[in-house]
Amino acid sequence: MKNQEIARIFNEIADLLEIKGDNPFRIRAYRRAALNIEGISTSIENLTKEEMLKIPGIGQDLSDKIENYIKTGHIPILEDLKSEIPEGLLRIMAVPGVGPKTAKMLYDKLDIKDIEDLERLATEHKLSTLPGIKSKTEENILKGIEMLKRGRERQPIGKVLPLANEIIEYLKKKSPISKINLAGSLRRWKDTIKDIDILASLASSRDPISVMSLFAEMPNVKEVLSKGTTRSSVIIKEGIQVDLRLVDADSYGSALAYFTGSKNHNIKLREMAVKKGLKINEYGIFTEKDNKKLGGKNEEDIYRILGLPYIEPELREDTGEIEAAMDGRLPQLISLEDIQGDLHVHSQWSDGSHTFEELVEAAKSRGYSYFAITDHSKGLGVARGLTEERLMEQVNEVNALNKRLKGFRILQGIEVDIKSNGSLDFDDEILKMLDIVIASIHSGFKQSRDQITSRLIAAIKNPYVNIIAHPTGRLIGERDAYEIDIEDVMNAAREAGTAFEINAYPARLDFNDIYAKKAKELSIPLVISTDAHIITNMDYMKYGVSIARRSWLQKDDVLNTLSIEKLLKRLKNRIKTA
Ligand code: DGT
Ligand code: CA
Ligand code: ZN
Repeated sequence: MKNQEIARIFNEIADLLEIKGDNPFRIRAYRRAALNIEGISTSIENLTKEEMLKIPGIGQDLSDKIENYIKTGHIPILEDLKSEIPEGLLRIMAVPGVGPKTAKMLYDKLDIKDIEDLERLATEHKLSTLPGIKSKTEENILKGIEMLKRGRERQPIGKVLPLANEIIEYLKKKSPISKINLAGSLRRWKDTIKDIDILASLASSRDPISVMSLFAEMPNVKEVLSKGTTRSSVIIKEGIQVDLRLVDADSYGSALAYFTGSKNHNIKLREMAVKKGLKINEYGIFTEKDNKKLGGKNEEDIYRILGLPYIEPELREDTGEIEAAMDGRLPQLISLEDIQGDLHVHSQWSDGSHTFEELVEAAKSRGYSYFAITDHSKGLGVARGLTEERLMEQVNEVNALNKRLKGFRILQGIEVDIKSNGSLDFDDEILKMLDIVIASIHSGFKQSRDQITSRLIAAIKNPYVNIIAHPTGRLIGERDAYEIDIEDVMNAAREAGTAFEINAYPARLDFNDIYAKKAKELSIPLVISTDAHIITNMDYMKYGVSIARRSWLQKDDVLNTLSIEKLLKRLKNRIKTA
C-alpha cells in the first residue's frame, strides 16, 4: 500500500514549496491531498482514475502525479525542488515546531548541517543571539529535537497497524501458514508502537526456510537484520522493525500469550503459576515437579489452568487485571459494534470535505443511526469556522434534511473554540439552540498550567457544553499534551456532568487510556468520536474503541452507544448521570 508513502511525498513537496515562499493555495492543496490520501483505507494503487478523482483534493494534476509515481517510482517536481534546497535546511525543518522561516534563518546564519549541529548550538544558547529567536524558542527547539528522536522510536498505532495487516495478508496469500497473529503492543492496541511482532505456525511438514525467505524478500523490506528458522527480523521502508516468529502448532497458544505481553503481565502470571506448582513459558504450561505439559495449544489454556477467566489483550498491562480476573471483576469491554453514532464530524461548511448527504450515507454504511455535525466556530479562521449567521443557515439545512431522513438523525452541533481567556467563541444564546455542543482548545497551548486548567474548567462549567473534545491537545510525535491539573479538571467535569471525548484520530488518541480509565472510575461519562474531516476518517473509530477497551470501559460508560432517543434525553439534561 503506497498511501502513506504518497502522503509523505506530498507533505514534503508542501514543505519545500513553503521554504521557497510559493503560493499558499498550492501549498495547502498538497497538504490537503496528503491528509486525504492517508485517510483512505484501500490501496491507492488499486483505484481507477475515476475513483482517484473522487478523493477530495485530488484533481487531474495530482492524480497524474500519483499514477506516474506508482508506475515509475518518481515524482519529478519533488526531485527538482530537492535539488534547489540544501539538505541541511530540510533536516532542520523536520524538527517539530520549527517552521520554514525559522529553519531558513538558522540555516543561512549558522551553517547548520544536521540535527546534531542544531542541538549543540541550542544547548550552548548560540541560537538566541540571532534576531527573532528568544530563549523560549531555543527551549522549544530542544523539545522538538527530543520529540523527533522519540518519534523515531515509537510510531502511532494508526500508522503501524495498516502496515502490519498488509504484511500478514501478504504472508497468508503466499505461503502455507496455518495460523498467524499479531502479537506485542499491536495486539494490545497500545497507542504507540515500537515494532511489529508477528507469530505464525506452519502446516505440518512445511519448510520454515522458504517462509522466512518469503518474509525477508517482501517488496517493502529495506534491510534484513537476521534470518533463522524460528525467528527473522527485517526493517521495512517506513523504518519500522518487523519480527516474525515460527512456532509449533501445539505451543501456538502459549507462544502467543508470551509474545503478546505485556512483560509485566507475563511476570505476574508466572509468579502465580509458581505458587500453584506450575511453570509457564513460551512452549506451554507445565507441572513444576515432573514437567508434564498441561496445555499451550490455545491461549485460553494458560488462563484456564491458572483458574482464571480469559483476559483480553488490551487489558494485559498489569494494572489490576489479574486481580480483577481472580475476583471475577473483569469488565465486559465495549466493542465497535456497540457504537451507534459519531459525535464529532466536520463537513464542507468548515474544513471538512463532504456534504451532509455524503456524511449520512457514510454513517449509515457503518451501521450508525446518527451523527453530530460539529463544524468549527468562527475563531478558527484557518479552518473556515462558522459565524453565527452561517451556523443558523446550517441549522435550517440540517432541519430540512432531518425531515426527509427515515430512521436516521443528524444532531446539530458545533465544535466551539475555547478562547485564550477561557470564554467560548459563541454566546450561550446561540449554544442553547443546538442539540450538542463540544468545546475544545485550538490555540494558546503554551499558556501556564493554571491558565489552561482554568480555561478548561470554565468551558466544562458552561451549562450548554456537553463534551470537551480532545481534552489534552496532544499530537503524537508532534506536540505534547498541554499541562493541566487533571484532578481539578476531572472534578469539575464530575460536578457539572460534562463528558470527555476519546478522540479516535490516530495522531490524537486523546484522552489516552490512563485518563479515560480515571474518568470512568469517577463516573464521568465518555464519548468516542473520530473528528472526521473526510468520510474514510470515520473508520478511525476502531482506534478510539481500542483506547476505551484499554481503559476498561464498558458499553454503558460511553454515551454514543445509546439510542438516539436516550442520547437526546441525556444531552438535554447536560449528560448528568443521576
Ligand atoms: P513495544 O514493542 O515497545 O511497542 O511493546 P511490546 O510489548 O511489543 O514489546 P516487545 O516488542 O519488546 O516484546 C514483545 C513481547 O514479548 C512483550 O510484550 C512480552 C514478550 N517479551 C519480550 N521480552 C521479554 C522478557 O524479557 N520477558 C518476558 N517475560 N517477556 C518478554
Ligand atoms: Ca513490539
Ligand atoms: Zn474537530
